[in-house]
Amino acid sequence: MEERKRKQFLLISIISKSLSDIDALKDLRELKALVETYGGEVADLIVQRREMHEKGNYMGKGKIYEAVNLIAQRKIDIIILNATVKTGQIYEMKSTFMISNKFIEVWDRVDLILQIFKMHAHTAEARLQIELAAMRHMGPRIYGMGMVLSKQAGGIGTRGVGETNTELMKRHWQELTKKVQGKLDKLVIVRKQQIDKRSRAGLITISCVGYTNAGKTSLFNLLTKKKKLIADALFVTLDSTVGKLYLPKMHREILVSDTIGFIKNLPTQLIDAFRSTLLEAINANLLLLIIDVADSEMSRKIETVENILSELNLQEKKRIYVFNKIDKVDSIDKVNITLRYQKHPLEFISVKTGEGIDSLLSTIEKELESINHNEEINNIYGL
Ligand SMILES: Nc1nc2c(ncn2[C@@H]2O[C@H](COP(=O)(O)OP(=O)(O)OP(=O)(O)O)[C@@H](O)[C@H]2O)c(=O)[nH]1
Ligand SMILES: [Mg+2]
Repeated sequence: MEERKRKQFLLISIISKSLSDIDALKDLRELKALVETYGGEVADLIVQRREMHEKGNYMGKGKIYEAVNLIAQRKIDIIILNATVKTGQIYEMKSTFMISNKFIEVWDRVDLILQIFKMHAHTAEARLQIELAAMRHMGPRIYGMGMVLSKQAGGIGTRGVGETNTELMKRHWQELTKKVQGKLDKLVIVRKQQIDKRSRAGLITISCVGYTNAGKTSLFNLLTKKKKLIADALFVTLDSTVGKLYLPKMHREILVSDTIGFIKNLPTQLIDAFRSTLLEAINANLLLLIIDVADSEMSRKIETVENILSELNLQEKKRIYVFNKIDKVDSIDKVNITLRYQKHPLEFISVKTGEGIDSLLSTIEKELESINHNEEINNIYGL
């Protein structure tokens, strides 16, 4: 049987004049990885350097013409705008590209991430979180549609119909959002109860966090002997799972949780929608921040992860920096990395070969003991 043709993507990236060529390229590389994770193929690329204006078109006239031609030539199915793009602009582009008489999807970066999320959502919680994130993201666009209707209605002498539509859509959207949020809140309560119960039982939890594809689930599986899905793709894990790990020196069992990966420019509405999944990390006693040491983007990704952790108010949470995939690099400048990130305990491991795992376990024990010790002191002084 003939293999189903992969969807053809045209990437359009408007780059601010202040962004360096190297940074622009890195951005595009990540966008390409997202398209491939979705299962699509990048057929072509349009890049334009210009400043974005609040009201202006996303791209200049010349580039729009270029895009229209490419759509026909390359048989494009979906256009991706490398940005979070305003409501009206997406609609404008959609109608511009209709000229070529074929319906073309126009997505921005968030749409693409949400589509990938959708593919990987296996639990009710993950599905609800995505639904909510999508509704929040689409919200303004629904008003945009209302605006278009309003203009059309005005043109044929039925002024007012459009406005009514906008209001209706807005109300409908608000009601739907509330409903999904309500369902999610119920799940959050259950999860919170579970977390409370564990902490009352004196169970210690550590949580794997980090950039997507760093190896969080791989390490989680190794530590807990579970068999969660691992793949060389972005956003494979969307929900959090908890497993057990026995620490021999402490003579105790602790819990390990695996979480959703982060990515640059993850919009706040996505982080907010995924808060219930991230509760495991928020409530953990210790974080394992997993880093792909073979990634040329390593330091930028660490920065991104730290920023998102701050948004979750986790900047003060104790963490171990776990540099994973050491088997993939010929040599690592451990001294330099240690100097750079000396604020935290560091470990160098390979989940693949097992190197460094014993040392990581010792550090986990050491850190947990110091947290325990501090908690005991706090308890004694009633803090
Ligand atoms: N060479 C090598 N590859 C690894 C190692 N650890 C993980 N990988 C690979 O890295 C890829 C991503 O691993 P995952 O464990 O799915 O990564 P993740 O951080 O859970 O990713 P998301 O759930 O998508 O955020 C997979 O192809 C793994 O096989 C390692 O130590 N060495
Ligand atoms: Mg994972």
